[in-house]
Amino acid sequence: MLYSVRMRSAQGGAHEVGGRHISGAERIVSQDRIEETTNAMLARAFSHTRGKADFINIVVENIEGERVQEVPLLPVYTRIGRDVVMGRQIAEESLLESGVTLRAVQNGMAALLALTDSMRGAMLVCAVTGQRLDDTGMRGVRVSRMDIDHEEAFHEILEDKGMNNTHVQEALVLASKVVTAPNLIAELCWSDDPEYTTGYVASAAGYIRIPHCKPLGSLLGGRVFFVKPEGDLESIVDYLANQPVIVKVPEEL
Ligand code: WAQ
Ligand code: MG
Repeated sequence: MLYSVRMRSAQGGAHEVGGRHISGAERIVSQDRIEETTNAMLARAFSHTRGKADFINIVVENIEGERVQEVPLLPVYTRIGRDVVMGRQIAEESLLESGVTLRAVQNGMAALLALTDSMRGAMLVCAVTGQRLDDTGMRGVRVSRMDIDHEEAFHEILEDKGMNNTHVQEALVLASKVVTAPNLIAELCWSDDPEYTTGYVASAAGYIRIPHCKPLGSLLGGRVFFVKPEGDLESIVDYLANQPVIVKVPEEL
């Protein structure tokens, strides 16, 4: 029996009544691992660097009988700039390479930089015009129902690369799902956790880690998904939120 287990937490009340987003988490686990998974999520929400949550929503949902889609783990690259200015420039160049227009890159980056508080989900932006496409406001579109197939092998691979931390683990799984959404060509992300300044640009070509996407101590981060103009918004959002996806660790590793 497989279960989708997901958590979102906020401070100052629920997200719906204006609470500040603290953290979230997404897993797909067998029934015998639900308890350890929800316990870990609770512990995280109560001891997060963004603050202590006073609202925690955990959903446990049986997804047995649903078609689970397998997608490959994205290859990881790193592009290093010496400071935030260079980091963001590298992010823009990487987005351009993935096929997002200059205008959309600039508008998408501006939308992320304009946030005054963090969202719990992502902004969907047109990859040609850079216009915001979703109507979810400060909530954003949440990617849900995804996990890695072989957790131990996955952690070993990241350990070998000297990047085995929770941020990388979760971001790589999320990005590997996101870039397989129909008509979605790239993602731009950096964390809203004050101590974590490395961001990334992901596309079907890979996951490019970019140190120094924001200044240390900043509570502002977010995600922008760049979508082709011909993409059907409803099916993209449905895939991101509802399609169960297992990310496959490559055999040869
Ligand atoms: N679906 C959509 N958007 C999300 C989700 C989700 N499941 N989870 C987080 N976000 C959005 C939301 O706006 C958050 O404020 C923002 O992304 C940042 O989330 O290789 O940790 O979990 O070293 O803080 C990048 C790792 C880590 C780079 C990113 O993001 C590397 C990270 P966080
Ligand atoms: Mg965060």
